[in-house]
Amino acid sequence: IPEQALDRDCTTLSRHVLQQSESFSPEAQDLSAIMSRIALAGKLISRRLSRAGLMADVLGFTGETNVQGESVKKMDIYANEVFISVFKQSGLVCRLASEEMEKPYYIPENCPIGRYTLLYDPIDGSSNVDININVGSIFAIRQQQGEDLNGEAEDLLQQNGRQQIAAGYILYGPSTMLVYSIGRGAHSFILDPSLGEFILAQENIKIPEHGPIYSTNEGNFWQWDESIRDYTRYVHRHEGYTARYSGALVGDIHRILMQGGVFLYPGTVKNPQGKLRLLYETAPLAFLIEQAGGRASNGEQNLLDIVPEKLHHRTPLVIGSKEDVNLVESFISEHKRRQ
Ligand code: P6P
Repeated sequence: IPEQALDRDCTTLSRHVLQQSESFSPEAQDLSAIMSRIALAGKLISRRLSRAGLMADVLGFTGETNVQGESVKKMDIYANEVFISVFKQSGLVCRLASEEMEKPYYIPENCPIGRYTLLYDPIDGSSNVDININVGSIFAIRQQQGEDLNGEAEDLLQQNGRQQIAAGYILYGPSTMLVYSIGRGAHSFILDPSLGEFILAQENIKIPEHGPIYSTNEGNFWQWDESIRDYTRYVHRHEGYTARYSGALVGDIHRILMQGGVFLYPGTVKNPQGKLRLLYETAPLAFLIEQAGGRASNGEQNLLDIVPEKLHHRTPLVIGSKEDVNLVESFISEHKRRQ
């Protein structure tokens, strides 16, 4: 095997984190170990998804509704439990906050207090699971800062997205891909099932400055602010734009990362703050896309400067190529100016 091919197969996620950290400090070792646990979660979820149609009791709904008022799918529960299980007895992460849990989950045993917090959406886009369309997991790692006395993760409500130590997503598509950043560029790994390892695919991914894609649910058109409707009319009228929307955030964002363009989930009449959650959806994605040279905002403010008011805080999201995010924001600011 040529040297570089072997070396590439050995560039696992854990090794890459240490290379990125340019050190073997305890913090770097911790981060590498945490990323390995996240990769294990991705493997377990990927395996379950690939067999979902063949196994009883994997697809469909549990009959419950979660804290978001959404009906819970069996896969949501399984994936949520996977992330908790892979961090038990790891002594790495003390607190897990997830879309599927009203309050954070604490791992008190053998865990030095004040270490890392994992924020995650275990299966994003789970409505796609039953129809075998791609879904994803989204994660962010933060350091627990200050006291969290009443189990409400109060310290998270004082931090903006720039406090994220690492963030990324796992895309369960034709191949299972993990894209992450620890603040030194955005990098992708592909799961090689024959190895059971995520192997480096692309380093320092750069999102195009502009791209042809706009990704949004135009079914909400009449619920949007006039500025967003005017932006939509603009891309309808001008050559060179194409619409792509899967209804699963991770796949839609990955397409934008690879091909350029903009994803937007604006506020609607029903959800004025939008539908997507800051701590484990929009902030991790904003962190990653900025690392790839793109931008993310809530339409007016840089997404990474937003401080949550509560654990399941929602924000509108405009994210993608710099020029395309700027264009959307110019429609919003123009309308504000006229008011
Ligand atoms: P809508 C899936 O439920 C999700 O949270 C994201 O994955 C996705 O981008 C969005 O909601 C889709 O929402 O309102 O367009 O169906």
